[in-house]
Amino acid sequence: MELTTNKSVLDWISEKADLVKPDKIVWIDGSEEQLDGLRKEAVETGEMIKLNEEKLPGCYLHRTQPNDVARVEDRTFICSKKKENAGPTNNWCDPDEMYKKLYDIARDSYKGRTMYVIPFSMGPIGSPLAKIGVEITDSIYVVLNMAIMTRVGKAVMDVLGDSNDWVRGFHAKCNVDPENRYICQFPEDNAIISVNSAYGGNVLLGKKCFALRIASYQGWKEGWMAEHMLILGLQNPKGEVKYVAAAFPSACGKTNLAMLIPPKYLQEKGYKIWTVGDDISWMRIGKDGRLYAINPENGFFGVAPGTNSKSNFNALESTKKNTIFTNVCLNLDDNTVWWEGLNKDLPTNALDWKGNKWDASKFNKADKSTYAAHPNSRFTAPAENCPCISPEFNKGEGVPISAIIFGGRRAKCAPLVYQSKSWENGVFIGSAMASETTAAAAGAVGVVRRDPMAMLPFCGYHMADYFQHWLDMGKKLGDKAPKIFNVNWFRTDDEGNFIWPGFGDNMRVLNWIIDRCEGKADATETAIGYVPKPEDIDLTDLDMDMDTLKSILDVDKDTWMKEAAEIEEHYKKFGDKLPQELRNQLETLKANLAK
Ligand code: OXD
Ligand code: MN
Repeated sequence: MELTTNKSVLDWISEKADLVKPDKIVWIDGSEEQLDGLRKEAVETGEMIKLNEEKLPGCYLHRTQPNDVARVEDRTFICSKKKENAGPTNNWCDPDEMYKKLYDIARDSYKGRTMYVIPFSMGPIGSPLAKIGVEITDSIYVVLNMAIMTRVGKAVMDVLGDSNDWVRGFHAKCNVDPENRYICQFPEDNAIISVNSAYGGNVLLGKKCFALRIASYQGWKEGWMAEHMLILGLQNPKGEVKYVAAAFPSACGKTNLAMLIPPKYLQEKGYKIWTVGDDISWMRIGKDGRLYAINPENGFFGVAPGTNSKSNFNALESTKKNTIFTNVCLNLDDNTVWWEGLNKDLPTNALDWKGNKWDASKFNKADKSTYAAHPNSRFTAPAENCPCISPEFNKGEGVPISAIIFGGRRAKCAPLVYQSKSWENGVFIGSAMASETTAAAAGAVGVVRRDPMAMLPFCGYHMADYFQHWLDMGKKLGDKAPKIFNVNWFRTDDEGNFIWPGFGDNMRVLNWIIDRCEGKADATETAIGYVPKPEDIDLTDLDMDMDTLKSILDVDKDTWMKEAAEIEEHYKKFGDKLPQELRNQLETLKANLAK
């Protein structure tokens, strides 16, 4: 049964149905009954495996094709009418040309299949910060994941009413052919088309495609921000909660920071972290002039390997019920799941992520082909499962942001933490953000990749316009703007060991950040920004001496001169479009360093 009389929605669906020719059309109403029927069907066809109901109630395992296990940046396009509007950091194709190509690929591809129509809300249904989308797909896996990651069902269509302000998400699995795989955003048409993939990041169209690529464009046009940021609430012993949003490139620990458990002595004093989001933040200026954020998602699509009770207890707890695992290892002894880094009990009777018998005795850390779980294997877990989910999670008006944090993985350059000198200086820091590649990824180690605001793969328009939008937001916010900081948990010693312990101990840095926002902590002004006085970073119960701490708060002039030269090189890509303000910031940095 159709869940709306909205003509723009109904016309679009019938147009797409004429193209792909499904056997039938099923609207997803969000009821448990309907979802349960789909789970059963997916188990019958082998699309999903039901896991141990006692140990992992409501949990399933799914395996994708081995050639379809990650986002594909080289096949991701921003199809704006003008090439110039996609900018130098995106792949671009003319929209008319791309529509034709994609329609030719998708034509008749639902024959013998069902078209599922998923009405979904990014953000709490009816929230003034939320946006609505409709995704059509021929994959039950997509339906069930979308039902975890977003709010789906009839209530969404009721809020939409007759409005035409909704995002069209069209997914066709086709035959998962990597040669014809395309993930395309059409920002001016509010449209996304994804073909020939069934991997989450490419097909859960609410996530990267809508909540970042399309929404960043919408935010630019409408005066708000869609960012690749976690959101957390830091509660102090008085019970006050301050909110922080933080952007880090992939594999820098966003989910871990979002769900941090403070060191014991701080817990005993009454400190606590509440998770609002682990990946995406939508932010608007509220009535009081401050910046308010919601997490548009309703679940976590987290990387499984490395997640364990020590690295991220709360994430692991979140996966213990009603979770879909993708490309992890199946332990046949008790029909549960396993991945590298979960624990030291390598399963002896198991299937690897491809479904082949796994030989634990051949496991070799240096050789990924011997791994039981794919390095990018995932869990899709409902946010409500998280033991530290914020009581404000479903609050439509969002949470007021006190601080914005940028960060990356830098062995030598950036200190543990520093505060920008102004909003503009903070935008400069974000625009120059970089992270070093690790041995975990193919290619050279320690290569710096610039990833402005961690948005390089996700900004749906010209990145220089995006920088200008950040500057404009700062002007509107004025003295109510959040303070901007940069952190680096990854400084190493001469042997390459991490100096800072990270994980829960990052709370010590968050406390300094909040103290700075409240004018309670002092700082030393350096060429790059304000660095903590060493005595203001609390080292209680930590095996670290002052000299070591000083070494990671250090701003080395020569290293930073080199950094400034690299930023200058990075800026060349943007040509004349780079905001003058950022050029000025770079010149000021160089002058400060030369003093
Ligand atoms: C993600 C990513 O999956 O950033 O969140 O790639
Ligand atoms: Mn992400």
